[in-house]
Amino acid sequence: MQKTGHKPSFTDWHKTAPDTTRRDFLTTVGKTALLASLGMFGAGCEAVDRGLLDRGLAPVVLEDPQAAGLPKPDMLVHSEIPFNGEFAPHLLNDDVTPTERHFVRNNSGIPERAVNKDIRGWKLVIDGEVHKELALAMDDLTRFPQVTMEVVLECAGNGRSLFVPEVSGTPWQRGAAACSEWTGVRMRDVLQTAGVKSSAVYTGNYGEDLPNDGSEPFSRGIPIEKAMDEHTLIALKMNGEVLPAAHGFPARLIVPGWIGSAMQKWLNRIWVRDRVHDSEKMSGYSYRIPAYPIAPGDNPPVEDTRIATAWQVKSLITQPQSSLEFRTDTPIKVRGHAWAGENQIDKVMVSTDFGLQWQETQLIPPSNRYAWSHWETELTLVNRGYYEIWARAYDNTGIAQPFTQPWNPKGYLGNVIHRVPISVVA
Ligand SMILES: Nc1nc2c(c(=O)[nH]1)N[C@H]1C(S)=C(S)[C@@H](COP(=O)(O)O)O[C@H]1N2
Ligand SMILES: [Mo]
Repeated sequence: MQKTGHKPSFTDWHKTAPDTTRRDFLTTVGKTALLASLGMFGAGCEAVDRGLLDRGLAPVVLEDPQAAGLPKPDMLVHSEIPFNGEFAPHLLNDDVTPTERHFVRNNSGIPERAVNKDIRGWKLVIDGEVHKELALAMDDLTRFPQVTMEVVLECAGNGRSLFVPEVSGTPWQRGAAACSEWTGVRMRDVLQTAGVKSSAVYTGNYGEDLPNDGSEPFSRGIPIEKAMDEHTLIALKMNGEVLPAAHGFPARLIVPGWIGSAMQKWLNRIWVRDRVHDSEKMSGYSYRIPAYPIAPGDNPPVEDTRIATAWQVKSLITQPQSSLEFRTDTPIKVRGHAWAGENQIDKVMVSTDFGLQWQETQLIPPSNRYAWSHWETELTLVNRGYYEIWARAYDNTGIAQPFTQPWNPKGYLGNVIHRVPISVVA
């Protein structure tokens, strides 16, 4: 098999994928101690590192991705500060995504504590609508029952580069999705220890990655029902190891089925609120989608948007790699993953004739709820020519992936069918 010289014309992974390893990687090291003074974030913003400030310690945020082992080998780097990078679909073929192949999505720098794996002074504060405020050290957290689950983690903006008309934001292709194994404690066990008041509506989650420019830190929240769901974790390990610096050491949220931005990294505060969390990243168009279908390019009033929560059904073709050349009458192994937010995968169909005919694939069920399913099949093409392998997943509610991407202003929740071009020669 070889790469073809042929350049398919539609917009997809292969458009920009090739040169994935950056050699001219950032050399300037920006290391800035953060002056985490209360006044920095302006009146009314409680987004401070309470656990640390109480002890007179301020977190230090590094703007040095290399210190955190970034970029990972073969990564397509979108930006260095903040660091954002993903992998080509054929590099995501593993059943459980190795840490080395998990995309990274940061809104600001990486806390120095995470880089140094330094737990000193770290506390997880639980406050707000609780009967008893908590400040838990790592030793306190490890005393709760530990749960291990494989969970798909996917950035809300994955697939953004496929939106027409183009939208602004990190131009994720298809690789800002992964399914690693996460170990940690149930968020509800911790919240129950604090005693959730009946006034609790939502959480406001905070991390240690406070921006050095004094802008409001990245903070999002989840409804109290999702926080109390048995599958929602405060993860302490990824693929059996303490969390890597880039993925949230020492603790992060895992909110299965939901967009990645719900999964706060470098977690140090869960503020239980009596209203929907109203941080900057919960407001305006941030992580919000139109409440009704809009015309491509339209910008609906913010009142007509809703918070993006769970993913809808989607699939990824991880084999074959895009643009390979095959021989006629030789079976082609086709494989990939499929997942569906809060729903289950029912079947995955493939087509090689632009959707005229479909063939069902063999489905391998997920290891646990919220892990991705795998699917595979063999295709034999008898005539030479240009083909596209299309995959279309269906969930248990009968919903399938769209053929054309429905549009929204920020390019969220893209789940258009994946198309992999190949050529067949006699
Ligand atoms: N503290 C903090 N948590 C965060 C973010 C962040 O910038 N800061 N990014 C979020 C977004 S948008 C995504 S998609 C996931 C990415 O997780 P990963 O980098 O482990 O893949 O983390 C989420 N949690
Ligand atoms: Mo994200």
